[in-house]
Amino acid sequence: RPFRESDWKRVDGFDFTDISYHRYVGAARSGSDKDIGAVRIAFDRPEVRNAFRPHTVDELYTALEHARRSSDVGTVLLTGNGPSEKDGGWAFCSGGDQRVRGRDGYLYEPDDVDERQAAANRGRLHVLEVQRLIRAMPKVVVAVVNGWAAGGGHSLHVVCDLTIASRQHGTFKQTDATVGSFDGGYGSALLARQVGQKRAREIFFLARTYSAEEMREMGAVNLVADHGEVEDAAVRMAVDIADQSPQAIRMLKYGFNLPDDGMHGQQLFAGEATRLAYMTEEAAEGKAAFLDKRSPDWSGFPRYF
Ligand code: S0N
Repeated sequence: RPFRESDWKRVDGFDFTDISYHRYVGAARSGSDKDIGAVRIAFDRPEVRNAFRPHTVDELYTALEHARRSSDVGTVLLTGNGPSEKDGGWAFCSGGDQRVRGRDGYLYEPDDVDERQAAANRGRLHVLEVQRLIRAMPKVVVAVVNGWAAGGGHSLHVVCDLTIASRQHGTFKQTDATVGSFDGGYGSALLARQVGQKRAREIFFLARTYSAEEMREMGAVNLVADHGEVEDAAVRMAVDIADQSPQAIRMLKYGFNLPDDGMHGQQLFAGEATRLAYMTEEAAEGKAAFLDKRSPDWSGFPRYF
């Protein structure tokens, strides 16, 4: 199995039912004596190929947000637990749980929230909020596709920064149109950036099945590894990521996003630039001048060319 449980410690403070959330502690196997700052978030509904219900998405968002706010986390591995005890099948994620899809969106289970809140939740495709969080978090998110990536699960892998797939079980199929749904945002547009327009349209319009190797050749998968080693390969990526400057990773991720993310992308990139600027003497002079009730003295600061 790809998941070496002894290398991971469950993150305290959460009572998740639909996902698992671990922190990497297997320094020896990673070949690094440092904390590599990696966490593993996994769908934990293997009996339905790790389909997500609204509650799953809430938990996924909570874990991702925790990882985003953890200043010692640099890499997030997103994967699926398995195999299914029923038939041994492996899945990364098979998208929205069709059993709880109503006419106006995915249904919250009655005991999840009160009636009024349930009404407000209807029609809310909050997996899109997860997509935006993955896109906006200044960490590297790696999809570890250990089985089926279908429908909204396919879109999640597309949104991740990197994808590693199992040679034997990593299987890709965009079923959105088959069940009358469609990701007209990142799931399709970003896919077209990765594999080209004709291929992306083929993937959505024909809903065919593709192997990990086929997806790698198309440009949507970075690395194909043997099934039992797919998470080790992801950890080795986390080791390499930990060797890079966190500031550089942030600027690069937002730089890569910028052409496709419009003003939201610009805002994220500019926010990081502002954070850097605050660290300069020049910005400190602006603040000091305001507090001293004097005009700022910019004379000591060059106007770069
Ligand atoms: C994944 C598939 C291809 C695997 O086939 P396989 O190996 O033959 O297994 P099955 O026998 O089909 O499945 C095993 C058991 O798991 C249940 N199951 C599988 N997937 C789901 C699912 N998505 N929901 C509920 N149950 C599921 C099976 O029913 C079976 O159970 P039993 O044993 O009890 O019969 C194959 O399973 C498959 O095609 N699955 C469905 C994939 C799918 O169509 N997903 C939904 C697509 N739509 C979305 O994800 C929503 C899109 C969305 O959220 C969105 C909307 C707007 C904008 C963006 C998005 C976005 O995409 O993010």
